[in-house]
Amino acid sequence: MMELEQPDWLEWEQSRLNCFLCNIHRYSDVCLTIGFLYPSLSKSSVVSLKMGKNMMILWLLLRITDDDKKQMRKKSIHACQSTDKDVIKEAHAENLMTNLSNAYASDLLPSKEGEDLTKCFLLRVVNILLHYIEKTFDVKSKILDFHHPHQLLEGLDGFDLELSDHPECLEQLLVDCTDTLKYGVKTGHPRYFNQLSGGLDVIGLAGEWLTATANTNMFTYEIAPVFTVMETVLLKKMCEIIGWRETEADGIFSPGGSISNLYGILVARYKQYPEIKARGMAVLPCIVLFVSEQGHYSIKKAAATLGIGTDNVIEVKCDERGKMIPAELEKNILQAKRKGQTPFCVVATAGSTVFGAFDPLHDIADICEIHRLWMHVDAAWGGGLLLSRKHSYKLSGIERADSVTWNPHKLMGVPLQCSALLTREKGLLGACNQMQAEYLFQPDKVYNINFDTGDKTIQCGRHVDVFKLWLMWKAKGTYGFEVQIDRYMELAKYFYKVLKKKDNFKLVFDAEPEFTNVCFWYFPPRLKHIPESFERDQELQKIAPKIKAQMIVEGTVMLSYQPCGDKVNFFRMVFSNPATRQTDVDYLIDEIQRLGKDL
Ligand code: ABU
Repeated sequence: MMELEQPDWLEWEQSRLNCFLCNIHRYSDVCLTIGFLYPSLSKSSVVSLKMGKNMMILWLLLRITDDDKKQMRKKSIHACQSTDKDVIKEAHAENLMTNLSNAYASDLLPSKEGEDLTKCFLLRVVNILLHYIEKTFDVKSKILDFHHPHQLLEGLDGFDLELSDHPECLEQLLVDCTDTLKYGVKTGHPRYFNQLSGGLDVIGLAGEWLTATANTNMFTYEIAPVFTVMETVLLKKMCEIIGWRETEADGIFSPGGSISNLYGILVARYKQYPEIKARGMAVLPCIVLFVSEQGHYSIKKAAATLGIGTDNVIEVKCDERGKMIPAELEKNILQAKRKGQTPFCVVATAGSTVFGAFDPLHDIADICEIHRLWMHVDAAWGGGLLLSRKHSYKLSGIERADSVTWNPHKLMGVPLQCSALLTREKGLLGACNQMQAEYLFQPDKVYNINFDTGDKTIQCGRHVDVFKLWLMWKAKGTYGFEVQIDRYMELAKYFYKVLKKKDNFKLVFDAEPEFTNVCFWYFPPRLKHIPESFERDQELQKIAPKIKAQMIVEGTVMLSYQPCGDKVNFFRMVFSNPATRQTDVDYLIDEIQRLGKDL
């Protein structure tokens, strides 16, 4: 064989082959074949430049006889494990040891001959991140190294947040990266239960890295050809899952659930009063909307932002589990009409933030139909449950909604942020928001301008939130999300059952949890036997914040608490972190008792 230069595509081929080798059980034949030759490919550069990429693979495959296969298995694995890995490791170690004290951002690409330095710097960053990721998943590591804001502002161990007029060297930037992670919160830690969004999905993370590298804007197909088309694919998929199969549904990814809810209310108002866009609120009657008293505060924010006013958000009473009572909704609508107000929208909640309650969507849809009201479902938290064949019935009726908020960054564990607003009627978002700026959305472009989706939004610049979700969906498949979500539900049930047996814990709801939220009080021994009273509750109110404060200081576990209505401060446990195991749940219970027993 001729010994020639290694062609460029070989590098591409090597990473592909590595991937094949990792999937040895799935692609055994091809993998064994290629795996045998791969070491020689990468090490001795025996490739003919004259051959095309596909020809070369074919040529490689033809050279293999069946008799060789048993030998190959050993060789391919060995080659992958020792030879190439060692070469990579050496190069990696060399890069990692390079001191960057005399190097500056201006020396990196695109500066001339900046390739090696750029590679070295980025490898060092990746190494910092990998170390952090390993720590994140290690239960023995602390979730956070807590400091007060003034301590961070004063500077901790040389971690200076102040900005200077002169450039810092790359070595210092790496120290700053390390410190930034050191004093942050490991939201992927198995014992991080603080928010509805948690966990650290490695594929999602890779998606976010790629997104940042691509560094483009979602407003036009012109500059985001793959991402804009990907967005339409995902929105279609999500709409189908909601059950809008027979219609031409639409949607947009937005910066979080609150903005998605704002979009829902915005299109609801536009549908009823298209003149609002040009003429403003002055031409409208006094419009009102309805949401349950357990609904998200973003509804009021949206009303304030849209000029509707928070007084015109009517809170509907809930039952003892935190679900909207349909009869109360009907009563409120009739009352509003009697007062001369004009109802236009009902916001139902599928998975309330604190209790994890699901409003009765069919009943609400019936009422919306009778009164001709827009039905928006805030399924920011609960939307992911649609992917579980076992639990999706809890959102039954969502297919009758006019718009839906669904945040894949919550239950589905997609890295922040990833939130979709979906509408049943195609074209409304565009009609409501478009301004047809000529410098950006030229009508005479070379491609189908329907893919210039940016004018559907209230933003101009828009982050690419879709790729990490798409990549995770590819990696898991819909069934992978289902398994993950069903496991959270099992963990919630386990947690509930353990707490139920403990006499120093009291559940806020006696019945089994409907979602992954489990709300409960912890009673220290001194309060355990005191009968319920105002005085006892005054004491109980202080327990959760004190335990939480200690949790944060020690950094062992993170959990949220809140008062709600007439209920004094209680803990809210939620499961949305794929790293959490039953042992972490047991640990949490022990930890609350350890921190709370003397309070
Ligand atoms: N509704 C925003 C998320 C709130 C939470 O994580 O508890």
